[in-house]
Amino acid sequence: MAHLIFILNGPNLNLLGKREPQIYGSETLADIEAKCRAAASADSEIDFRQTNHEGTLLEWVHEARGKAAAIVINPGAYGHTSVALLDALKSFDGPVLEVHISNIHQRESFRHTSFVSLRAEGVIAGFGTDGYVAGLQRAEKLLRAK
Ligand code: CA2
Repeated sequence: MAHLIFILNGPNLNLLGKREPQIYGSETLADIEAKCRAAASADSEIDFRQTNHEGTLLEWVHEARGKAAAIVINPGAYGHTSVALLDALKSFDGPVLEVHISNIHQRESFRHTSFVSLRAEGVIAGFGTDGYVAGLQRAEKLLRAK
C-alpha cells in the first residue's frame, strides 16, 4: 500500500554544501533530496522539507499525525536542545528515524545527547548523507512489517 514519508530537516541544513565541507561534505540539501527520491521504493511518497524555525518543525510533526506513515528527521541542533520537539514526536504514531550527517559522538560533548533519540526507532550518525537513505530504507522496512 502507498505511504507518505516526511523527511524533515532542522536549522542550518540549508547551508549544506556551502560551508564546512570538512564536516558535512559538499552535497547540498537539494542533492540529498534527489538521492532520497531516487532511493525511495515505488510505494513511498516523499515530502522533503527544511526549516530554521523550531515552531515550524513542531507544526510539521503535528501535521504528520494522521497523514504521514513515518518520519525521517535530521533535527540539526534542535535534537540537542528541544524537549518540545521530543514531545511533538511522541504524539506521532509511526516510526521515527533520526539522522545526523556527522558523527555527533566524535564532536563537542553538547552534541553527544539528543532528545529526539528517546523517541526514535533508530539513529544514524556519521554516515554522511548516505544516512538519509539508510533512515528512509529502515522506515520503509518498518512500514512493510506493520
Ligand atoms: O550532523 C548533523 O547532521 C547535525 O544534525 C548537523 C547540525 C548540527 O548542529 C548537529 O549537531 C549535527 C548542523 C546543521 C548544518 O550546519 C551547517 C552550518 C554551516 C555550514 C553548513 C552546515
